Amino acid sequence: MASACNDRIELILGDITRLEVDAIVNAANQSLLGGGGVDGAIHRAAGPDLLEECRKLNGCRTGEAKITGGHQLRAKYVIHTVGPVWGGGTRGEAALLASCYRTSLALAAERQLQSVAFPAISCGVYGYPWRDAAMIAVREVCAFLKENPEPQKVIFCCFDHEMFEIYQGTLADADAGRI
Ligand code: AR6
Repeated sequence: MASACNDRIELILGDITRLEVDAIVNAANQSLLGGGGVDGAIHRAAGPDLLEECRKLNGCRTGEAKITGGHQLRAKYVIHTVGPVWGGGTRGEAALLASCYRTSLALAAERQLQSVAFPAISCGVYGYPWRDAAMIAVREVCAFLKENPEPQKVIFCCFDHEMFEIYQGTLADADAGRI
């Protein structure tokens, strides 16, 4: 299918905590009480009030998502989702990762948010193979955007050049109808 979704997707290389968007997505863990990677960066940039708000959420299951304010971030909201830990691919990882993208976007749509930025969920400490994860991310976001007017725009925010190139290739594949 032609680029019915690609014109609403932006790919950038950079630090997600700097983005001025309606919501950034956090690759959190089930406790929602912070950690390393992008989670640690988001909590540092948002300040201690984010942790206070997260404490009231009673954690989050893998594949699901919860939303908080953005506190000191430029983003108005943070959508916290818990990606699967890669265990070889036979533990439902693909379905769980797909669910992270879908539930995060559903929360954004419910709040009528217009712009949402995603990191590469599960691709750091959780060890998900990058190409497979990018394919799932692009496929799920495209499918959601085709069905929903909101969010108007989705940004994939890659933290390093190699990931950026993988997303570039994956988006080109989607554009050409190969996904
Ligand atoms: N902006 C954008 N992307 C980033 C940033 C940033 N500032 N920092 C890292 N990344 P990870 P996971 C990229 O490990 O694999 C935490 O401890 C990074 O390069 O943050 O889902 C949580 O508390 C990688 O591509 O998340 C959990 O325990 C991607 O973000 C666990 O890690 C995700 O890497 C979650 O692991």
